[in-house]
Amino acid sequence: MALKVGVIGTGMIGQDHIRRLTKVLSGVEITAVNDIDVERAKEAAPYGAEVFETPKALIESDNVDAIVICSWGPAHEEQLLDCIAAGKPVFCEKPMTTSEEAAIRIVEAEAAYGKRLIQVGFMRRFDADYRRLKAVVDSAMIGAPLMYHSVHRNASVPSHYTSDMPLNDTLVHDADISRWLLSDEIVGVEVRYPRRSTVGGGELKNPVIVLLHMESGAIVDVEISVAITYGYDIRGEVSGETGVASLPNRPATVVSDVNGIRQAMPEDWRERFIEAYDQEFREWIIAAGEGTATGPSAWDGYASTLTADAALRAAESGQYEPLKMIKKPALYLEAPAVAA
Ligand code: NAD
Ligand code: ISE
Repeated sequence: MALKVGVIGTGMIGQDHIRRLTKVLSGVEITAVNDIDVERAKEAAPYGAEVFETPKALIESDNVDAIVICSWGPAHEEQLLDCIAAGKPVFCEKPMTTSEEAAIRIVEAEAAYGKRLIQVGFMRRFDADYRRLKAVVDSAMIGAPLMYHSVHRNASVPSHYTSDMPLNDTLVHDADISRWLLSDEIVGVEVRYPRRSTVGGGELKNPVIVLLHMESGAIVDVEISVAITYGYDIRGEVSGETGVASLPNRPATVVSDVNGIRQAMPEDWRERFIEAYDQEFREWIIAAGEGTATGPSAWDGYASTLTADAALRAAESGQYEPLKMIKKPALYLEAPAVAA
């Protein structure tokens, strides 16, 4: 029987996820939608889906088995807590929350419930190129990882995107992928602003360079640029003791003409990560059908929000800002290896 899903937030990514859940993937049916903008919810609702007035009513509906949250970051906490109270599996877009305190409330509520219900939308973990890169790092082929260079460039950002968002909205992807790729934890953050780009009027504090200090001593440098105009350019390179492993250029047709030899650049995140989003939902549908969640957890959401908070402090102070994590609840500990 198809998993009955309710979608909260029917903006840019909400509509893209509705498209993949209705037109690309199987074993799933959208039965409900909600948005504070009711007209937008009505327009986005697939045939037969009910438009709910509030997220809570959607979450509690008997016609909804699992929820997809695509509202704005600050709205996620209340909606996630309602999902946990209803005992329903939930996919939540990043950032899981926009404050450390809210992230802790979510982690504690899920730990008290006693079973994983939350998958956070860190789609890079489902991207085939990142998965191959991690396999190389894990195999020790390049020795211990010493540095990771993460480049995160957006062609442009919407008008509501403010100067704190490179750090509390965009950086969370780089924070999460660094922890996952290097199997390491972030312990401190530094932030530097180079010469400001005048593209888009020069109002935004853009670009920004962030240094993530890892528990092992490895350092990650992250370039975040949000108005490069030429496309969506995501790069990653791990420098190890005895070798270097990098993400490939996106496979794309090679065009040779009077302007030279070149490959097309993805326009935005929708195009660059299209297969990764499909795969994150394939895996979510299977786990949600079993009443639980796998993949990036509420703990991972907490770790990336903690990093974002530290980065905001570091941007203000100009200093190294340490992270202090709460004790990891047993729910998020790796399962112990089974003795042979
Ligand atoms: P958007 O502004 O296009 O859409 C957000 C929608 O949520 C809007 O329609 C808004 O009316 C609705 N909304 C806001 N608060 C609400 C509430 N309390 N209840 C119900 N509806 C509410 O934004 P977007 O670009 O679609 O981003 C949505 C979320 O997805 C953000 O958290 C963003 O960071 C994340 N996102 C993730 C990726 C990714 O690559 N994983 C890409 C883009 C956006
Ligand atoms: C957006 O919300 C995303 O999550 C994209 O993946 C990211 O590249 C972009 O910077 C964010 O604004």
